[in-house]
Amino acid sequence: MPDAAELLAIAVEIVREAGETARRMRVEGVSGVTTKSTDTDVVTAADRAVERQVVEALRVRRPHDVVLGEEYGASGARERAGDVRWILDPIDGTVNYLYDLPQYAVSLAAEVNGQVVAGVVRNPATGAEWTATLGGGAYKGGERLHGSPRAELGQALVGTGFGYDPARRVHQAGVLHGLLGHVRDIRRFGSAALDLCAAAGGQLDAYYEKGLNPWDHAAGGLVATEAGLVVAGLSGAPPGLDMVVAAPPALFKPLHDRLAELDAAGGP
Ligand code: LIP
Repeated sequence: MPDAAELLAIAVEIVREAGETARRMRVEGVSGVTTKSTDTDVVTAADRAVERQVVEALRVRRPHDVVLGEEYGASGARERAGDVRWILDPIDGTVNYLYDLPQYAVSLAAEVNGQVVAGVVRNPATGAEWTATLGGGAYKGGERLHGSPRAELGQALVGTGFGYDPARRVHQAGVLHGLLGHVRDIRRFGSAALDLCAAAGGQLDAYYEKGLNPWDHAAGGLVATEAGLVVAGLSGAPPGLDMVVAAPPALFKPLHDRLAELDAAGGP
């Protein structure tokens, strides 16, 4: 089994270099903007450049590993038991990046036999960096993270996000309508990875979102879990496309139950 601390050290070094590329390209001006699933699901030349940089850096350091990236998909040798699969979002929060809003992140996780064992999320605009290893705790810089102590849903500041498909957004708006009166307030910052890290540090009390891909939540999900949050889907499902909920144990059930009542994992 590869050493999680060693994998994390490699990830941190690579993400810092790649984050500087993202930051520099933002300063120089965003280019190569195209769209993917809908006309608001954008990808930029920076997304692609950062992913290429990370994939190449991993190939040099760990030539037998597999990489799954948002923009280019899977690359590397056929995965075998015990191999490392890297899960990468080169720029999570691409719309924020496009609008020069300093809330975007490079997110890189190392997964072994289906379990994320190390992860780093870095905001290149601010230099904020979150790291975690399985069983080793979660950190923001040198600070150990423990999540929110909040225990009342009505006092909870809850983060969420919305998909790019209009029909899904309408359903998500209905869920929000049914939740808003039950919580302190809602925040929609635009990066799942950073939202999960904010929840890990108690800057959000909880977070939920439908429609996240593995690269959106692989690293941030480990940070949240290692900070003591419950990170799961609804009705016992693992976190995934249908739903990711991240909350401290005292908040998880009331938030989960309200989201289930609102069919938050359903819809288009
Ligand atoms: C984004 C997520 C965010 C979600 C956005 C988008 P991207 O990922 O981080 O939570 O609400 O719709 O999916 O597209 O910037 O990598």
